[in-house]
Amino acid sequence: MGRFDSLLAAQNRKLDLEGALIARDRVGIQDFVLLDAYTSETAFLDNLKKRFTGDLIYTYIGTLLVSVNPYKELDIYNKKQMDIYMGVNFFELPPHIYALADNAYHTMLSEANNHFILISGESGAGKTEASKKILQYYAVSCPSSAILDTVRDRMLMSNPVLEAFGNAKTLKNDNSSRFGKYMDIQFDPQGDAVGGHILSYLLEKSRVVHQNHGERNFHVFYQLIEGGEEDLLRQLGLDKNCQHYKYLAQGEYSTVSAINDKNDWKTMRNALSVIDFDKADIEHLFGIIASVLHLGNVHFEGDSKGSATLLGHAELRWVSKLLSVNVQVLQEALTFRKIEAKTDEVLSPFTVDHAIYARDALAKAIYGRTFNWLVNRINQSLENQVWRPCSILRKNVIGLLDIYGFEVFHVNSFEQFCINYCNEKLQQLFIQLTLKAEQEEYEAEGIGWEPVQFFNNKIICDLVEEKHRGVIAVLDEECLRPGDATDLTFLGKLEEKMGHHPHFVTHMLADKSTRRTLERGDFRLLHYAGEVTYCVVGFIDKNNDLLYRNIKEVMHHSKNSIVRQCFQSTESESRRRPETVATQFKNSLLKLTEILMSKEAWYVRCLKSNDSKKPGHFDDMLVRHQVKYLGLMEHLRVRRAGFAYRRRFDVFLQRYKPLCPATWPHWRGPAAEGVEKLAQHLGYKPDEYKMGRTKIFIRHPRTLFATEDAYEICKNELATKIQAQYKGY
Ligand code: AD9
Ligand code: MG
Repeated sequence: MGRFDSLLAAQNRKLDLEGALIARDRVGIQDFVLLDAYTSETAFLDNLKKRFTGDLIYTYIGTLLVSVNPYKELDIYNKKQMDIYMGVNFFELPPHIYALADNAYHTMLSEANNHFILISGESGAGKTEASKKILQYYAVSCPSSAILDTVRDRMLMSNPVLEAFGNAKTLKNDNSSRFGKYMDIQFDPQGDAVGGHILSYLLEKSRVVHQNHGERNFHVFYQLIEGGEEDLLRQLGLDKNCQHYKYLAQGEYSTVSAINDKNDWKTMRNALSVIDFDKADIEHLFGIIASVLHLGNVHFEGDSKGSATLLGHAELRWVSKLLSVNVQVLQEALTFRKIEAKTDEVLSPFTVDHAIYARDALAKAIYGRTFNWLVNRINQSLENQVWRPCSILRKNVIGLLDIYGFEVFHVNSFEQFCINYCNEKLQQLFIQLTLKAEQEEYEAEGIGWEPVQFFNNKIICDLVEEKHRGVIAVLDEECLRPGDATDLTFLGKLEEKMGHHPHFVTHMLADKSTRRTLERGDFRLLHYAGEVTYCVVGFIDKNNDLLYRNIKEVMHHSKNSIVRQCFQSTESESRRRPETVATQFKNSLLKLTEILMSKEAWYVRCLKSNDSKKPGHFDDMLVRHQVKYLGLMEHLRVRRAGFAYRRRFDVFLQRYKPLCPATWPHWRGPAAEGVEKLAQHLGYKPDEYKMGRTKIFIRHPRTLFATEDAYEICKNELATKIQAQYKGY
């Protein structure tokens, strides 16, 4: 038996071990690809449930990781477990998020290219938890030194800060991400994590001024009130009762059993110091948080002419103190609108409703811009600070994508529309990269292939984003139309443009039975993950996201350095109408898709086990629905029939040519023939690989792993030989 044979035999022994595991019914099968019987949806679910019941929440479909939220702490995330998974090939150990993280890392190092891990699933399925586990894994497993430790700590600590400011309790999830996050972790050629960069996507800032029943505002407000030291609260003019603040009291849920605001405050405070926020930054930041709470308590009443006047001055005085702006000027900006006449400016008084609108718009703007400032500030501190001769060489990255999951509430508004559109885009990316591209590649390479049918959600993405005709285009058109545009005229335009699109319906367009389930002000989209009914109220306003110019000017003159940076002068002077919120979001997702398409993908598909956050409970219907819409069965079918790995002939030959005397040190003929020679020499079985037009396709990862192991041994032997020769001189 040659060296490679023995390696393959060793691999097979490991798989036999896996076979032994398979035989134990309770545990189920750890990779769906391995077993013939697991092609039906029922069998698939059976297996997931069996594993879940045994606290095995992870299962593979090839290299894709399926994770089912256990809603309880499992003892599988610790240093010991990390050590077990470090540097071990994917299929040698039970499935784990660490195995995926480790394999992405080692592939990045050996192939010197960029990767990303797409974590998807609906709200509460476990995406954010998964992304934190991956980051922790890199923090512990990567080489360490004083400078690297600083970068590592800052990366880890960016989480509690961004979660405090960007997460909130919703009806679906006590710690729901209300912004999208893409984080690049940069590695130098030695594999050290040397820096990071975060891109954030559309924060749901309407939450600052309004929360539905049973939901909360962003965590940071409660953390400050519950955890803030007495001195600090006094300086900020706050008292220790969330119910005293209108922006916190509406959801009627200031405390949540699963959340300890007091402890989270300490963690967040400590994190700010680790990220290197100085005293002034922190002071200004907390000043802003408190100012928003005071702003919510600023009230107005109408005078005899119906114009808004301030009801009590104390709150506004606190706002102006904390934001360091002139109180009179601020008061004027909240109660009057500045209209530019030909030669001078005229002040036009607001009605009470208008003043409330201006107040809320200011609160949202301050918070939203501060959040962006925070992300920028964190990015500065994550910038690569390591200088080594090799750090000017190529750096490779692993990107982590953790975005708000698909959500359906009783009432769905503009925010859900944006969130669900984003999920639709990610599903499209997944389809493009796996089901579509995979099958197209087999065809292009002339590999015999029985096509697998799948639902392509491109039709829904187009419905939302298409130029001139999509929902966003119609919404923008209404937003930019001078005159009498309202949410209802927007709905009317939608009905005109969409006609009888199979994924769009409104009360007017619906048949009799569907009409009963729709209100007149609703439109319904049939998303890949299910139908969602959106209420149009607020769409125009939220998409416009206007802030009166005089309010911007007031903020621009603030002496709070963060506020000043958030309201740059160029903007308050600019006459150009900014892009609408939906269009900005659409463009940022387009850019994100480009970023991701240029990297190699790894997938974590998170499933929600039940809707009531019950530990260890597996709701068959709910999980079945997710398995269906995430396209997991189709993915399995493509994976089972297809090839896990492929390499261009020249790349494959270049790497593995030392393993075969016929190709080492040089192969002078066509690369394809060299690869064929190599494959034969390595003893690949005929059904294990196929030669395409430009690439070799390998069915099972274990074949590639065995090849890679053989290569490592051969490389070491060569190195030893060369060293011995040098010593001989
Ligand atoms: V959303 O789209 O941001 O609303 P996520 O991010 O998918 O959602 P999240 O990671 O926040 O969900 O998980 C929700 C809750 O499930 C967590 O707060 C934990 O209580 C629970 N969870 C998720 N994953 C795990 C896990 N691997 N182990 C234990 C978990 N509990
Ligand atoms: Mg999340």
